[in-house]
Amino acid sequence: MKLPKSHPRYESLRARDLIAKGIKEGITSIHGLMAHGRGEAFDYLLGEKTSKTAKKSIESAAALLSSARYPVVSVNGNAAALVPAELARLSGLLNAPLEVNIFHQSKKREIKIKNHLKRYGAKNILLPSKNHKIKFLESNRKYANPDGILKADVVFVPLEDGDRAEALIKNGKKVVTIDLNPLSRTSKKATIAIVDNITRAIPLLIKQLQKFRELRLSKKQLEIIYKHHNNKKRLNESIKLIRKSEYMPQNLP
Ligand code: PTJ
Repeated sequence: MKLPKSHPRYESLRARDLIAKGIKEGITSIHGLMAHGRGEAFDYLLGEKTSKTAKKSIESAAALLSSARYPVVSVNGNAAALVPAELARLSGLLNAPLEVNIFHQSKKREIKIKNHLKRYGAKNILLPSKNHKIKFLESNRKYANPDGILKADVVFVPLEDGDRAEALIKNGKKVVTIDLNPLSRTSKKATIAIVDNITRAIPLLIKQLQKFRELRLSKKQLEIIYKHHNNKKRLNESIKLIRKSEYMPQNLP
């Protein structure tokens, strides 16, 4: 679809187009449409902009990811359709593998996601192995790569389902997520949840990682930044923003 940039809902329509294209190309699951719609609803209430509290979470996440021993970025069908180039950039900056890990099982789709990421410049891409499982998990996401998620100390899992975030934590890993829903189990279980749209949050995360790199912060300094993060407090700040939204009935003019 040809969209004029001047359209007031340009960004939202562009994202819808990417998801629809992802489905046509066999990258995104049909269920991804519902997940995207839910995200859109929360984004609407959050004013479709990155809040101050989300910016603070992005800074904490960048500190945690920069100081990780072995960070891994998990990629599903929605993330691959929306931000493939940014995921490739993130992988390069962190020197971290992108691990394709999808909820709705399909070997064919895993390979298509891998090839799609490659086309956008990703170099280090892993697929889950049927011989290796994450403990405390029953869904398809239990399968993981021994050189990826299984080995990671910090796992970045944007647009996640709650089960895996919880299982990864139980496996002793730290979890960073991006989720527009501050009430989701993923947001609550994660070490750091960024309540923002993945299309806005990943470019900001990349900028923050570059800034830390230029500043040459030590591991200790980065640790001080991320240990300051209070996930519950940040989620409550996002919930407050939603309550104050101009679209809430009590706030209508
Ligand atoms: O490719 P697969 O098979 O792994 O499937 C991926 C989806 C996303 C379909 C699957 O993981 C799923 O069903 O996820 P959920 O449980 O619906 O959770 C997705 C979460 O992401 C929801 O809380 C949404 O609000 C949120 N979300 C959706 N779109 C965005 C988003 N958060 C940030 N940015 C978005 N663009």
